[in-house]
Amino acid sequence: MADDREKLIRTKQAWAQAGRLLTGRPDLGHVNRLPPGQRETKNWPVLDLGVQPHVPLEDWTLDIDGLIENPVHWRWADFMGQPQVDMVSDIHCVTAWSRYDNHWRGVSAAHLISLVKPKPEARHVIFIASDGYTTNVALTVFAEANVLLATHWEGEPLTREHGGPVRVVIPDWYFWKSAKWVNRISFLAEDAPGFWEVRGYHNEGDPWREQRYSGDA
Ligand SMILES: Nc1nc2c(c(=O)[nH]1)N[C@H]1C(S)=C(S)[C@@H](COP(=O)(O)O)O[C@H]1N2
Ligand SMILES: [Mo]
Repeated sequence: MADDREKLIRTKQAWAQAGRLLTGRPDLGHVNRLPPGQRETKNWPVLDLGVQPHVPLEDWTLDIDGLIENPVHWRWADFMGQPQVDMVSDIHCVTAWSRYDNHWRGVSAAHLISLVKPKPEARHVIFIASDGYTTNVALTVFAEANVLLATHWEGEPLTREHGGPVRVVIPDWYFWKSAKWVNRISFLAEDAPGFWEVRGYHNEGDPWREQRYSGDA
């Protein structure tokens, strides 16, 4: 298991170094529904570091901390007591698959932000997950109206393999920015590149600009 995981990480890191899959044809006006270099899939592949933590609802917690007025430490009932929203969005994975029209339910990032009240110095967000994964986005990206912490997909509770009980969904970026099994969200003044971002992936990840690997425009 550990060997497989190391091998997978090395392979993906090597792809990042080689700039594999880069087709160099940005689609900035979103003329197509499919971003450049992607192909549509109807199934939903599972991608992670090979560890899929089991988090029983009674043990689940979410901490929201850092440069905010109102830090949060929630258990499951607290999270489910927040307004629930439905959203539909496409998934674009850096490994070149896209999946259209995913129906999500959960708590919107806009709601969370309005509750925790980021201080003026807060400019960046890092997501921390219970498998040790981390990934970073600008606060402006987290604040987009289509971002949520999802508990449901297609009307069913999000499965463990896809990040249940709760995962982040950031449809405008490649899917590595959407942390599965998220248990902590920190608001920061300085950017803090995450697991793949320090291993050759782009710091942003706009599929329309093919921001796959560091060095891509
Ligand atoms: N906690 C955690 N979140 C993660 C990952 C991971 O390894 N651990 N992998 C990322 C990557 S690279 C992708 S493509 C998507 C895959 O999500 P899926 O398995 O639901 O398709 O999760 C992202 N979020
Ligand atoms: Mo990915």
